[in-house]
Amino acid sequence: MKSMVCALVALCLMAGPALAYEIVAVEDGGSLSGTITTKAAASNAKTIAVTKDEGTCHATVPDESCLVGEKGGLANAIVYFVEVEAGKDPATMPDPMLQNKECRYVPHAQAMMVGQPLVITNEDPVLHNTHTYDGTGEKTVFNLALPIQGQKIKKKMKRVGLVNAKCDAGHTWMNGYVWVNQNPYYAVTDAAGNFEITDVPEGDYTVKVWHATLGESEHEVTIDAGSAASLTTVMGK
Ligand SMILES: [Cu+2]
Repeated sequence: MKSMVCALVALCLMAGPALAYEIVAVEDGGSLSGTITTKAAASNAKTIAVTKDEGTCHATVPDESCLVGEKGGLANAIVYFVEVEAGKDPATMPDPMLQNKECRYVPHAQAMMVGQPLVITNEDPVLHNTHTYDGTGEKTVFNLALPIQGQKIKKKMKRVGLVNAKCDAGHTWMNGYVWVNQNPYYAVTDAAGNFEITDVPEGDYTVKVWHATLGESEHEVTIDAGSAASLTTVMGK
């Protein structure tokens, strides 16, 4: 009995395969939009000192850990539907791209759908080594040397979850985030904290909001056909 319980627990702890997603025509879908805000201290005025390749990387890079706009709007928060069985074609979403640019990851935070290729590029005349880790921060997802300016490499992202990009070429400050989602219903908040997710089939869903330094929150939302639902929440303390 004891061993059976252990086996069950082990099964539960293993990351299961992502729920299959079916592409269907979404007629009269709804939308979810809103503003994510915070009262946390903004990092907008802060910079991080550069210690290598200053000619390309400049003397400092912006501290993007908590970018806050007008009225407390939080940038770079990722809003995503946890599970959607069927809906819009992921090809309608922008192609995910992670640029090494002036020794920063651009964009700083983004989302994409599992099974899609992530394009990693080097825009700089210096070596970057994009080393990505999973949500534990310990397990490598991929590790890519990019010695050539203009280089582009595609990596198919096979697992749902967080991918955190660091650089092993001595640019210790480089930090980028890619949320790999089960479905194409996601958005990243803009500089004012606003987001919009469209063409959602009607139904009840769990939506999460994630920010690299302010954590995560979970919300139950109902999407009605042809209607606009809203989600507004405050992240952090
Ligand atoms: Cu680098």
